[in-house]
Amino acid sequence: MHRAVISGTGLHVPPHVVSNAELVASFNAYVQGWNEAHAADIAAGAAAPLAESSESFIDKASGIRQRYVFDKAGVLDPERMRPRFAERRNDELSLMAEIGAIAARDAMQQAGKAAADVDAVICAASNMQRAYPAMAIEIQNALGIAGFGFDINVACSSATFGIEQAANAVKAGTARAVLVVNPEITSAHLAWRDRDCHFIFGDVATAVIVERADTAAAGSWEILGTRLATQFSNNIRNNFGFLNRCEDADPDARDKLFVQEGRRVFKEVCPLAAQHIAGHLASLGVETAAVRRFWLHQANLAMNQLVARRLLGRDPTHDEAPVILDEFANTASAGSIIAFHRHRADLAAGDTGLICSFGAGYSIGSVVVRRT
Ligand code: CO8
Repeated sequence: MHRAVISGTGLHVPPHVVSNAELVASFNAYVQGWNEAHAADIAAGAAAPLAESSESFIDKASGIRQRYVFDKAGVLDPERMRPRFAERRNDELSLMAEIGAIAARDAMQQAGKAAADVDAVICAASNMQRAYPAMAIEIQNALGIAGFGFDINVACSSATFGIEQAANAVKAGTARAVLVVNPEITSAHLAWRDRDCHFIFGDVATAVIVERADTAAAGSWEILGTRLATQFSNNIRNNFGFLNRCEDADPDARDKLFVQEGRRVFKEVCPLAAQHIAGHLASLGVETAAVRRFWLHQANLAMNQLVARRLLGRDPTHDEAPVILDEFANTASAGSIIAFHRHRADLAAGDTGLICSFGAGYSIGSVVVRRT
């Protein structure tokens, strides 16, 4: 068995920022238009007026102040409220592969790895843009990597689940280095017309290189252990799928986009995540107090504070559990990887940290790392 390390991470930030103010202005324009168009039904009591969104609610309920998107005009157009992407020919690189490859090159450069050093690619994300061929194989081809590639989807936990698969391959010797890519175009499956969730998500792509410890430079992050858990829940769900047309279902129906019972998710997932992390650390003989940094999933500020409070018995500092969701919003599986990418350079050799993601499924994945 080989020892596995994370030796590089990459981040591709989309070109457009949408502030809460811009988001709310567009949403409220949509609401006003809808209420005007349905004024007669509303007056007759046949329809309920739509309620406006508010910046102060979004800030208070989530901690999110802005998000990045790959297309801003389509998202903010009250007549459209979804990104506008041009369909690409089969001989063009697809959008998910394009943004994934940018993040991947960043990670490979940081790890000092050329395409010839990498033996496998895992595309781990909460949605795939097509059924096949696997996105990972297209990314592998775009980067000139030999070996093999495959996709996995465990919603917001995809990245940590992917890191475990990568670490297992490296430890077992079936790959010298594995590239895990997380292209998250959440704007394409977010219901921008739904006041309860229109503010939650943002786009991004991240990537991680997992390789053998003996080929990596000092200052890498040895993977001391990984732990995955799933427990079925309908509280976060998206029914979009290949059977829709056979069921004669409306492809634009609300349930074909992200739907959640946010309060229930909050209440049920926080204790599960805290328990999961505590159990994982205990199994490795690592005291919670000895964990220098928690790179947690970035869905909601209060959620992260609650998970960390359950672990530490007090509120975490920004240094202990860094927050990036104020800038990026919830980027599904990429959130904890962005936190790890942005906030690890200051840790010293021997410092221990924990990457953890949680979300739909329910699913939880944790990775305990120690700096070499
Ligand atoms: N503006 C103003 N008021 C609002 C708004 C708004 N935009 N939205 C709701 N309100 C009102 C409600 O109507 C309600 O009013 P009242 O009390 O009069 O009924 C009040 O505000 C409170 O509403 P909520 O109870 O819904 O508000 P919460 O305090 O619970 O906050 C959150 C809502 C922020 C959604 C919170 O519940 C939360 O963060 N929950 C956890 C969410 C989470 O982590 N989900 C994980 C999903 S991510 C995942 O697994 C990946 C899936 C795949 C990616 C999909 C990409 C698209």
